[in-house]
Amino acid sequence: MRNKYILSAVLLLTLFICNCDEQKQQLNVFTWAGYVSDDIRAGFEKEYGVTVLVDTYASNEDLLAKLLAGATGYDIIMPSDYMVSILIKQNLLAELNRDNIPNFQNISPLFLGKYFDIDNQYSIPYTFGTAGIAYDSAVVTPDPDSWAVLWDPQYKNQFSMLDDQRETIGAALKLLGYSLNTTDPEEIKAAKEKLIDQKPLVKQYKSEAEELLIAGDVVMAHCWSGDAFRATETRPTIRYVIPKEGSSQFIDAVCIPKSAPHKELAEQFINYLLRPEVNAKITAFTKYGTCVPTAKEYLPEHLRMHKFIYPPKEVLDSLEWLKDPGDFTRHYNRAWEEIKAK
Ligand code: SPD
Repeated sequence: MRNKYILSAVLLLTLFICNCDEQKQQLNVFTWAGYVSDDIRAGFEKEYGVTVLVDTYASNEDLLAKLLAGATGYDIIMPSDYMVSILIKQNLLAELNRDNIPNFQNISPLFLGKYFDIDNQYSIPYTFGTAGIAYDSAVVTPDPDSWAVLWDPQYKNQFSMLDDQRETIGAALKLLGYSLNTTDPEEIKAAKEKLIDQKPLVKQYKSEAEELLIAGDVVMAHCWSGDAFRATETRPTIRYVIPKEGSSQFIDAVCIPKSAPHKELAEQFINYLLRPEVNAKITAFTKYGTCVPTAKEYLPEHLRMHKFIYPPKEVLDSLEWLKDPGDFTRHYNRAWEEIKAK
């Protein structure tokens, strides 16, 4: 009889626990690889009694394609600057309720009011960085200073390019002396041909370039600054250069899709990310810049002003923002399809 009581009590407890789990809200985050660390996720889960699921994409165009195809489960997405403009235009973003994001005041004005969302009605800056070349200085000598090194046959099969149409077409455009945002079909054609010529040399198109660098699969990679920085932790001989012809700079933003199932929870998550101590964890993990100045108080000295994050003025002057080319996007899409199909 006593055993029967114990069994019923255990059963009730199990049912109670299962029920609690069922009631837990789930926040679905769709972002770049290496952007949301386990401790940031776990900290929010613990404080809010929810589950956070993280899924990743390799390019802004992949994110757009997923949303246009009708993906509806995502609560948080992290598009870059020009893609924020495109998503706003496509009516795919929810307006943010600032009452739920009081930590908005922690953001530096330097990162607000940008061309892609002038009143920050739809986006909050998450991190900033650049694109360039990461290389193993023990192997690649002399230190490269031009995009041309990615066309040097001596590195055949030893380097990767970003699997990202605007960035990779952009690298070729810059090498040719053109703007990242050209709307001249002849310039796009020239960049396309340059990348088709390069293709037999490329080991892989991959946006998570740090994985290849860390594994030693490549000695050089077209890479974003934070990912190059992360690779140096395992391979200290890795260096990062922004080629003399110029490159892209970006702000990756946090947005809520119009179709988000848990909008208020998503706003609470954004507010959590903007706490200085949490925001410092973002930079400590991703190695991209923080948009919350007070977060620097929680960062180790070497991350506060590191040259991978804060290039010198003459380099900054050579950078361009990627912009929405409007209808001309089809030229970029077609060129990329042709490059990948070769
Ligand atoms: N691993 C994080 C990569 C972040 C990349 N930001 C993309 C910028 C595209 N212009």
